[in-house]
Amino acid sequence: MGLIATSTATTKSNGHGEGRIKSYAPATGEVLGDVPIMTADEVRAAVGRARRAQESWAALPIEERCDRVRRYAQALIERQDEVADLLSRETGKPMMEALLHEVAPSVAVAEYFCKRGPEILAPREVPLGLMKHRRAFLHYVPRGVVGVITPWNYPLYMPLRDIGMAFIAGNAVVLKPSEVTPLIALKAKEVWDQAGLPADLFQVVTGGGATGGALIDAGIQMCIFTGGVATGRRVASACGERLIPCVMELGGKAPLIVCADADVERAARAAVFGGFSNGGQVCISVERVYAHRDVADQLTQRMTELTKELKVGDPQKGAVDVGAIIFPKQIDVAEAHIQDAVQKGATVLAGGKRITGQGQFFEPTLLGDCTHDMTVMNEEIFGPVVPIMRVDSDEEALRYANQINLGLNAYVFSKDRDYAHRLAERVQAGSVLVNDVLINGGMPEAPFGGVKDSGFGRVLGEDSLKELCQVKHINIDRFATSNDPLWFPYTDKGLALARKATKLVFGGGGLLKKLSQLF
Ligand code: TXE
Repeated sequence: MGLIATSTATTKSNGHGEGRIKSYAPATGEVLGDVPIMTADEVRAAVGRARRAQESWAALPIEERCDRVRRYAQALIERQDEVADLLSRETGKPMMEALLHEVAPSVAVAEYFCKRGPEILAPREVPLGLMKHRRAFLHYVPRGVVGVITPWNYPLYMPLRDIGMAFIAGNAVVLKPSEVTPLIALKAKEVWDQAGLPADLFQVVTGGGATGGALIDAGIQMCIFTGGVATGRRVASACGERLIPCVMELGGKAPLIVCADADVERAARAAVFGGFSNGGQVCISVERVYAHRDVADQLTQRMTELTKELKVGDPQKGAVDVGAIIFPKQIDVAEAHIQDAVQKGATVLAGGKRITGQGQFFEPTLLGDCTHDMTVMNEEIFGPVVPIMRVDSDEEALRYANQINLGLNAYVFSKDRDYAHRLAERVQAGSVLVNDVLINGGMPEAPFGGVKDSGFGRVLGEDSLKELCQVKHINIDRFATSNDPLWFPYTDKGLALARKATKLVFGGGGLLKKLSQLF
C-alpha cells in the first residue's frame, strides 16, 4: 500500500475543493486519519483571519511575543512523547529521529530566537558618512501574513523552524503542509491552541498542490517554500507574478569528499549516518562519496560493514536505525538509480532492493565502483542509496562536486582542518561541514540554504529573522532650516559651487577619504 496511491485514490475525482486526503502510516499501511482538501475560498478566509490576528500580535512588544513563543516551545516539550509518537507513525521514522531531529530542534530554534530576537530586531541608527546633519534609523517591521509550504520528510521541524521565527518577527502564519503528512501539522496547531495562544495567528490549510497555489494567491506578504526543484520553480514564478518575496529551499545532492589524510573511521561512520538518516530522505543527505584512492578501499570496506549492521523496520516495534520510506515514489527512484548504476558497472556492496511485505521499506544500499556517467552520481536520490566513487586527487573530487546543478550542503573530511577549510571555500554549496554531516540543518545561529538550483534565500541565522520583516528607514534632518542648498532654484553660481564641491569631496585624497578616516 502506498501513500501516493492512497492520497490520490482517496480524494474525490474533482480534486481541489472536493473530498478528503487520508494519511497512512508508511510502516504498516494503517489509516491514521484524514483531512479536508480546502478550497481557494477557505484558504483566502484563513489568510484574512490571520491578517486580523497579526495586527494585534504585531502591536505587542517583541519581548511579549517571545514570551508567548517560548510558552509554545515549552508546551511542545511537555507533550514531546505524544508529538514524537504521531510523527514517527505518520512518517515511519525512528523515534530517536522524531525526537532529536524534529521536536528538539523546533524548540531549540524557537528558544534561540526568543533570546536573541529582541536584540537582532532592535531599531538601530546607521551612521551617515557625508550627511552629518541628518540621522538615519532602521526599524524592522513585520511583513504581515507569511505562507509556509512544506514537504513530507521533516513535517514537524521544517514548518516549526520557520513559524517560530515568523511569529517572533511579528507576523502571522498560514501553513500548507504536505498532503502526505498533514496530521502532524494539525497536531502542532493543536499544541499552539491548547497553550492558550491566539488561534487565528497560526492557521493550517490542508490539501494538495492546488491548495498551496491558492495560498500564494490569497494575499500573503511572503512565502517560505521547502520542496522539490520542479515545484519550487512553479512556486517562485507564482510569487514573482504577485511580487511576493519568497525563500526557496529546494533539493540537494550533497557530496562528501574524503581526502587522503582523513580519519577513515569517522568519515565512514559519518557517510553512513548522513546517507541513511531519515532513510536518506533529507535534502542534505550524503548523496555521493568521493574517496581519495589512498583511502578508498579502507573507507569502502568500513562503510559496507556499517551499512550491513543497520536495523531496518517499523519503529513502533522497537528501536531501529532506518524506518520506512515516507513517499512511495522514492522507492521507484531508488530502484531506477540502482539499475542504471549496475548496468554501467557499479557493484552493490550492501542492500539493493525493496523489502517486500507490510509497509514501504527499502534496504540501505551502498554502491561501489561508481562513475560520473551514472544517474546516481548526478541526480537527486532522496532515498537510502549511497554511491561511492574513487578519485585520484582532491582536485578531481572538487571538480565533480561542483559540476552538479544543486548546491545545498557539502562535506569535507581531512585531519588538516586548515586545508579542509580552504577546500570548503571552493565547494559550490550553501553550507560546507568539515568532518561532520547534517548537523547544520538544526543550527539556529547559522544561515541555511542553497546555491544554484537548490534555491535562494536563507532560513535560520539572524539575517533570516530580519528577512521576515520589511526594513524601514526613517531619516531626520537635525536642523531643517527653511530652505536646503540642494533644492530649487538651480543657479549658475550654485553649479560652479557644485563642481568644486564634488572634486573636493570625491576627488583622490579628497574630503570623503579624510572623513572616512575620521569616522
Ligand atoms: O514535493 P513538492 P514532493 C524532493 C524529492 C521528491 C520531490 C517531490 O526529490 O521526490 O522533491 O516531493 C506543495 N503551488 N523533495 O512531491 O511537490 C505540496 O503540496 C504551491 C525535496 O513532496 O515540492 C507540498 O506541500 N504549493 C524536499 C510542497 O509543495 C505546491 C523535501 C512540497 O511539494 C504546488 C521533499 C504548487 N503548484 C521532497 N505544488 C527538500 N528540499 O527537503 C505542490 N505544492
